Amino acid sequence: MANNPDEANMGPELGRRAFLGAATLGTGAALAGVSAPAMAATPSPQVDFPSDPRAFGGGAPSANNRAEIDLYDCEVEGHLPTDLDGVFYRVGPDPQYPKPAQYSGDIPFDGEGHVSMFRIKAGHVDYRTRYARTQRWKAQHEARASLFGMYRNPMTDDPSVKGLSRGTANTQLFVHHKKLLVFKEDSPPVYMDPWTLETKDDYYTFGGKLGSQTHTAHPKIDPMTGEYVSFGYEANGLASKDVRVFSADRDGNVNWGVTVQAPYAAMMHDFAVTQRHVVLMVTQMAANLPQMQAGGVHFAYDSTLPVYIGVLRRGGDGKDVRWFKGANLFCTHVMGAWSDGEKVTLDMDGGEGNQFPFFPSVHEPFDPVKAQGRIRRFTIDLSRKSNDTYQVETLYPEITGVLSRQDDRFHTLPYRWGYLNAGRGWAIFDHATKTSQMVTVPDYALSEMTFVPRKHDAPEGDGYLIGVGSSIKEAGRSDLILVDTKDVAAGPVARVKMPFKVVGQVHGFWADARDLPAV
Ligand code: V55
Ligand code: FE
Repeated sequence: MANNPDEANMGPELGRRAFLGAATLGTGAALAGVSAPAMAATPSPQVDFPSDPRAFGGGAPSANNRAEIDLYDCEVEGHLPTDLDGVFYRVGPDPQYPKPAQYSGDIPFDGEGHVSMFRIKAGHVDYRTRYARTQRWKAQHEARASLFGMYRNPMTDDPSVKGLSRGTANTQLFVHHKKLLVFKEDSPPVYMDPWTLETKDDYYTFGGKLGSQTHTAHPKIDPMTGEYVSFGYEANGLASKDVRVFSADRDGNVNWGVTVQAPYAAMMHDFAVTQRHVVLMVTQMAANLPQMQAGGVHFAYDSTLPVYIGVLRRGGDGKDVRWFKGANLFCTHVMGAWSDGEKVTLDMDGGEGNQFPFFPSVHEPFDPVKAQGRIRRFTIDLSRKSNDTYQVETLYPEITGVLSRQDDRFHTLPYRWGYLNAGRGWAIFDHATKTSQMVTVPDYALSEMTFVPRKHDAPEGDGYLIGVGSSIKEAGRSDLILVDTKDVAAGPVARVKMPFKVVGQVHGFWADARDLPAV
């Protein structure tokens, strides 16, 4: 499990079956539906997920979770700080229905979003999970069957769902203007009640002001203004090069928006915001229309395409956008970013090759060594008027991992502390001293970590890392683990002992109670 980037990327729950199967194939192509694996059709109407772990929703019996759960007052071991008051939210794909045989090669990223929350207050923890009631979820629930075909390929859908949102709300969530917004980057957010997880709006457009058919899974909050800054790529239809960039004030009113053109249509999973700039990254995971027409997934990795980093001014008209070229690194997540005058610094995790084995590579087989993520520090000098190139330096080259994070209160600002899921543990980086520490939990596989401030106004990096661990010796039974960032050596300060394996996740988010609606 240790350093398999695919495993770590999805967290252990999803990784185990869906990803190892893919890695042993050596290529994502067979999985991605270009040539669907030969599997017997299931003529009976019952719900019967495939046993082949390479198939969508496949693997050991009950590999999918699907259970919506309320568990009041969970068992806690250790010392859960009694002054913590907030919610740790998580979300990940959890297949609702098996796919028909011709789409059983669909990828894990296409499962329906299942949201979970750990409400922490006064040393008590209540757990709740609900599927996001997306348009897609509701149609499939009614039909008791999968109606949407391959990952982000509307050409493979059942005709009955034409016009419905394909969004799964399975990637990340965020609390802003007292709303829990749940994201899939091909569609607008789904708004859920932050306490009950009731879906309030299956297609949330910021009062009609979104200006895009899509919305990233990784918006940012400007801590100086409370603004929400976000974007959507493929903003105006399948494989469109339009990128919508916008911001909303602390009450959710859109106060800025521009549409710029990317050099080509490709996955732009995360982005960075500084006090002055918005930074976009075009990866080589390109939208591939011929592959979609052949019934495959949306993207294919093309190593011959250049990587671009785009920079535009916040609040401008977008005409200043400049696209910079440089070393071809496939980065997925932003650790932090800031502007110093005309110089932009951007830290991301990323590798030299395709990060996702289940997306086909056009030119070469998936290479797990090249996929290994390291912290890449990009610098872009906007004062140079020609030769639009970025510089890059690898920080902490000895540590590999994925899903980088920071203290979320320091989005847009110069920052000191960064976090990375390093497979064998959570790495904590101190950029001031250029040192790292590793949080390990013996016999547990760790999902992504999220930083929780010790108090709402604690200094940067002073608090806890929180995240779910799967007990390797107990068939994946889950603990919610809390580690003090200032005393890593002490091991977890508290563990919430869940009586089962909790639903898997891609990402998690901590919301302080003061940012949640009054109960
Ligand atoms: C990612 C995850 C997605 C997706 C695109 O981790 C990129 C990156 C869970 O879905 O659709
Ligand atoms: Fe992500």
